[in-house]
Amino acid sequence: MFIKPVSRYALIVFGIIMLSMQGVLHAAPVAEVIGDGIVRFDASPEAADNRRPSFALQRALPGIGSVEVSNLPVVPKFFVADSGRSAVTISIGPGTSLYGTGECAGPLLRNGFVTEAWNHDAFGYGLDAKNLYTSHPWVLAVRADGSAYGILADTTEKCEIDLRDGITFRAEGPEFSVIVIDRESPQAVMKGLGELTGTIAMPPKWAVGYHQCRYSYNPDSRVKEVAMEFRNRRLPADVIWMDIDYMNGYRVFTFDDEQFPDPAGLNEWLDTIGFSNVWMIDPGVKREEGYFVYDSGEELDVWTKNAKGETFTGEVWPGVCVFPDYFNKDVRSWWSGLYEDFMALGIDGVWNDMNEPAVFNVKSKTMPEDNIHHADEQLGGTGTHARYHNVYGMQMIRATREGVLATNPTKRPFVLSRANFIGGQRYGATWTGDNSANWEHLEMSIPMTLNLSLSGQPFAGPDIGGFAYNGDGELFARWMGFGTLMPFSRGHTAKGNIDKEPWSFTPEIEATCRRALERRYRLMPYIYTLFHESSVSGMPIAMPTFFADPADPALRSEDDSFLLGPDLLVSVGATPESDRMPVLPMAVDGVEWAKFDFPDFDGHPDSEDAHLPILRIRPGAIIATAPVTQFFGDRPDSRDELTLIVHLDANGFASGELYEDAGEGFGYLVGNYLRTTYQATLDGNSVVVRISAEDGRMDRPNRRVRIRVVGDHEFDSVEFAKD
Ligand code: NBV
Repeated sequence: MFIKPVSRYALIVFGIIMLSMQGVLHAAPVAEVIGDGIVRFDASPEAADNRRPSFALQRALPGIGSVEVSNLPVVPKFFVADSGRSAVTISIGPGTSLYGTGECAGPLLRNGFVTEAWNHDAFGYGLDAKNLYTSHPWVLAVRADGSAYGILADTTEKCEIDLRDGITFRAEGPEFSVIVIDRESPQAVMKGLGELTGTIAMPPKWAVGYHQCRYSYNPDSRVKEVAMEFRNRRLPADVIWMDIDYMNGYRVFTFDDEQFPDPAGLNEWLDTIGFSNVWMIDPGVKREEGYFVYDSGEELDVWTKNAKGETFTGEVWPGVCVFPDYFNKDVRSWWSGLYEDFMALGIDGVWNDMNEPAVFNVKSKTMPEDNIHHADEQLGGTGTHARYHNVYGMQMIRATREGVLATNPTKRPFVLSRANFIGGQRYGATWTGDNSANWEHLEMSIPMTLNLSLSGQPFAGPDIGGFAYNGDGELFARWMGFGTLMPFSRGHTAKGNIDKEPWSFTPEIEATCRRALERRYRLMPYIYTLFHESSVSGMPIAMPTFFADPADPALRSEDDSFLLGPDLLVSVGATPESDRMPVLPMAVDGVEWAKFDFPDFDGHPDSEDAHLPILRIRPGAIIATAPVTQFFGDRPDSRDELTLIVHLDANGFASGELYEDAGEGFGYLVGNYLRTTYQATLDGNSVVVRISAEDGRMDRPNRRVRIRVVGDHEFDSVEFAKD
């Protein structure tokens, strides 16, 4: 639907608009309210009627009220781009900073960049990569005054996100809806995104610990050796990963008879030393008669078809493969069913890799765009791979998660996926794919994780140490220093590389790794509380420094630091010389964010280790910490002690929350948790901390609570008042 220019004046205006946007403008869009501060726009009433089902939204959202478009501060203009693509543009005011766009290479601030939503196997990607493994057609815009809005282009098609002049989305396929969340702060917009697209499910607590991986630990004796080494050296860790070499000829759901003859026994053994396990499953199924996955899939005809309607084949690790059509509910339930026997081997978590999907013998490195998916009507019905490409991985992990949960209904699933789409945080966590062991990648891993976080995927992190190539000890130590404070914290490296366990370099680097890991475990009560908050509201776990003060322009492009939750600032030496000074949030009423550290295993302040990031606590915050444990469940009595780190604000006040539950299972959903608000006040020159609010039915442990007040002041006394 194009506007028909009715007068010469209109023609001139129209011409100008056409010129400036390189395309043809539509009439004013139609708009409807779908949430608090959330408006959905469509190019026309017809476009609204023909709207495709959304993959991003957690449920279909009917309009709850109409709205006068001319009264709205943010109104997208729909047009047809010269390239023929459906397009939308939003102009931005001066001082507006743009973020999000998912997993993108380069700096945090995205003004001036063009990103493409098109999931892609991008081994060894560089700073100039325009598309990576996941797609998030979403932009977070922070205005000069610190208020913010977010724009979701609700399309699964290949979509260019052009931030060179305002915000422009250009997508293949038909016109798409645009959803605008306009709220008072970036935090409030993130909550809005959570309302729309859903939040992460609460993970099992072991998955919030440190993970150790490599491509691959094999045979099983090597897995045991590495796990045992962590325990012998007292390096805290919760999880060890089995990459593709455990399989028999890369056939998914099988095990190599010689190298992994007894996976159940291995998992059981790992369990005795407190290690959880994660095993890889790829989407490509070897086309081979007599192989049970292929045979059962063939019988139900679950495979994606080519344009001629024949089963599509492509090469991946096992050779010629066929690919499940996860868009179909019968296919998803077949796939889910495969996890029953698999999980019965004591498998704790699943890693779905290569699910862009990656295909070796196709020039585009993925399926041909004219392949056909027989999607459920609710998902949009039969359509081309071009239409569904970006959500292939998302639907795979949806089925994986369902299978894992059906097999172990009393456990929280943990699924990691390489490919995903906005909203896919509902089904699994993500890592930043095949990065490289160099300083550029170390540096980039911070903003990349933050922009993923700002796009609705808070459970993310890079391969610590870098996947491709070796790197050196200095790089590794620095990466471990902050990687252990990323929401998803996993060391990993590629086949053929040197060993990259914490002890693989020098004793000094091993000591750095131990300090870094101990920090994560000491901060576990706080970090776990952040995961819970995120699962409820969609708040990022790691967030950009500017969240401390969204109106401060100096913080808007800070790449070398991040906030772990609202109260803890992590400043990283992200260059070899650590020669960049991160910009800090301003003092609050004269009180600075205060540096703090922990005693290391030798009793020295761990801040003496220059490889570790500097930690600072927000004025007015209380952060709950615990004694070091070697893994979740290590010391059953660890909840008996809590150290509250307190930093009083200018009024002598601080508060903080602690969320606790069993760390596993779903009891927390029916009240079996404990949420405590601690408050610190100044009484004369004495600090008193008390519980100011609590909820949940879990018993309060009769534990020792220590108080550590940080900052410049000396106090006469510091005490925890039990009631
Ligand atoms: O399964 C092997 C690797 C895996 O280690 C890595 O993390 C994935 O991103 N996988 C890719 C396939 C081969 C990469 C060269």
